[in-house]
Amino acid sequence: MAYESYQVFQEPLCLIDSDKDGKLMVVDDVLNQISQIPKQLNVVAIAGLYRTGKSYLLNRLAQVNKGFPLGSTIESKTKGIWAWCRPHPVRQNEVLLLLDTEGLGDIKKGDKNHDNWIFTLATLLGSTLVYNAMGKFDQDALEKLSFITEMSKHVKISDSPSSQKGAEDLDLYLPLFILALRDFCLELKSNGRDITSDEYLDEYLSLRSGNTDFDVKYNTPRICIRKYFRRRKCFTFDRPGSKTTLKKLETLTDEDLEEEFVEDSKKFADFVLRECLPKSLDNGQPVNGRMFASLTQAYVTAIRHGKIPCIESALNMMAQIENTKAVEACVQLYVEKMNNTLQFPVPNDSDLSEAHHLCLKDAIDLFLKKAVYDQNHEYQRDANEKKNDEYDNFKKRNEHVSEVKSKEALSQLNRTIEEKIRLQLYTRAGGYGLYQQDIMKIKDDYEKLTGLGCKKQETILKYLESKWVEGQTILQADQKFTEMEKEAEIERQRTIAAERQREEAVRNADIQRQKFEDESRQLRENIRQLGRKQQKEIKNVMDHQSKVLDDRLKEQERLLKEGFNAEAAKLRDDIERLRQENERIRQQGSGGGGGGGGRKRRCVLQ
Ligand SMILES: Nc1nc2c(ncn2[C@@H]2O[C@H](COP(=O)(O)OP(=O)(O)OP(=O)(O)O)[C@@H](O)[C@H]2O)c(=O)[nH]1
Ligand SMILES: [Mg+2]
Repeated sequence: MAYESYQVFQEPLCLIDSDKDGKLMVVDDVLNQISQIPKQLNVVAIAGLYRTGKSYLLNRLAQVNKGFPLGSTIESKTKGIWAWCRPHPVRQNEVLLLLDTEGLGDIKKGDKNHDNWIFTLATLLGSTLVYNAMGKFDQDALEKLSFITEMSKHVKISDSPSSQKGAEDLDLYLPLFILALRDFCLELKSNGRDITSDEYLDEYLSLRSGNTDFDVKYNTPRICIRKYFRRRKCFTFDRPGSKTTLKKLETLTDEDLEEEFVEDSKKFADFVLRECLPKSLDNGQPVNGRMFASLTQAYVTAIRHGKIPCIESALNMMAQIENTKAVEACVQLYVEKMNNTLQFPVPNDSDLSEAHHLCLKDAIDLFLKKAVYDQNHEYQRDANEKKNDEYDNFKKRNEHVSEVKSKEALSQLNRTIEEKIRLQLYTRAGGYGLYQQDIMKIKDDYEKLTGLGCKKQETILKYLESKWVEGQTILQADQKFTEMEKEAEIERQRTIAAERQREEAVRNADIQRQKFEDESRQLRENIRQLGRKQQKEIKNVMDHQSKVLDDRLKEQERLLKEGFNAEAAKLRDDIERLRQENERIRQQGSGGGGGGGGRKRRCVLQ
């Protein structure tokens, strides 16, 4: 919700009220609304005796008829302090905060202290304090401004005993003082010449020389006003109209009012809206809604606890809040700028460092603009530490993004290897060499990639390291397969040799068989021929034996014939033996076999 739409912008609301014990208290909701205003506040507070037209004057400043409620009786109307925010009609970068205060001096209240606190708060909170008084500013009126003379009792600058600042330095913190003199019907003339209202005020503030009680009584309030409010203005106002007019002021337009009054209040409004500076700290820093709220809270809390509001401690409390916010805003700006500037991963650390210093500069500028009274640079150190922490986070984030991208790239490139592993292309002799080639290709392709950031090299090294086990497994498989192949080769050679041997053996067997066959054949031929020869020999032997037998028979016959029987008988035995021999040879020859033949031959030869 835009802060202009808060209720405190729509109508005056009670900001500081009295609780049932009569103690001042902040209306939190209203203060909270004001605290949301980011712009510098131009705080116009009005104070003065009751029933003197204060609320009406603020309404004229706000250029409305109905704003702060007016009282039409003699009873005081406004209680506590009321606030009404308006977009500043002239100063665009400011918000006009009108503070209407409870009228002072109502004897029915019977609590002078209450008046003092109301006046004190109006003085401390306003950037402009309008002191409203009726009629001429005479000694009586001046004496009624006792709040000012007692100011030093109701406000202190510092709690610290070592502080150099005292009541005489209050002017450093107090607002522009405007004296608004209502129903002023005197002619502004002095010593016969026209004077301005400011000159009139000055004249009235001039001191008497002398030391009598009267002189002191005369001088004291004047000295106080001059001491505490070094910037002073005075505006006089004619009476707005007749008694009847005054009763219904809220319903009347400027045409219904005395021209002079309209003129006077216009001059007043012009000055307040154009010339009155917004609320600032003594070092010139603008006071926004949050700072105003913090100060209000501090002052009212002090009063509630029966303490004298202390400007420095209120400022310190406010500074703590502001500086904490300044640290937050500064770190937030730094983070925002870094996020907008950087695209992760940042190519290298020096780019990151450069962005850091650039964003740091803007963040520091913002911190210095927002920080309040950070004399010891305590909050600046805190902001720096927090920014450095954020810088570390950015570094980590950069490293992380770079690592993730690099890993992704490698994972993409590694798919070739994964696929080959799946297809078991490396699971063979020489697979390791192929694997190494693929790894080198991945490395080369990876080196060519850009935009991977600072972790590029580290990631490839880790990748290569992670591949060691895989590589070793492939290497071992390679060696195993190479060994197996070697063994298989040896076995193959062995088989070839065995085959050769077998073939050789077969060939030899064939040769042997052939040889055997040839020999057998030859033998058979020999045998056959031998048989034939034997037959022939036997036949020859038998022929010879037959011839021998024939011859012996013939000889026997002859012997017998010749009568040699004994010789014939002997020869007959020989013939018989020869016959048996012949028969044996014949039988042998018909039964075959070389042995017999051999024996026959031997027999024949004997
Ligand atoms: N004589 C005179 N009466 C005025 C003037 N301005 C306002 N009044 C009348 O005075 C009465 C009180 O006006 P307020 O503006 O309520 O006065 P106030 O000072 O805020 O009063 P408290 O809040 O009670 O202290 C009303 O009846 C107004 O019409 C003025 O300039 N002169
Ligand atoms: Mg009032």
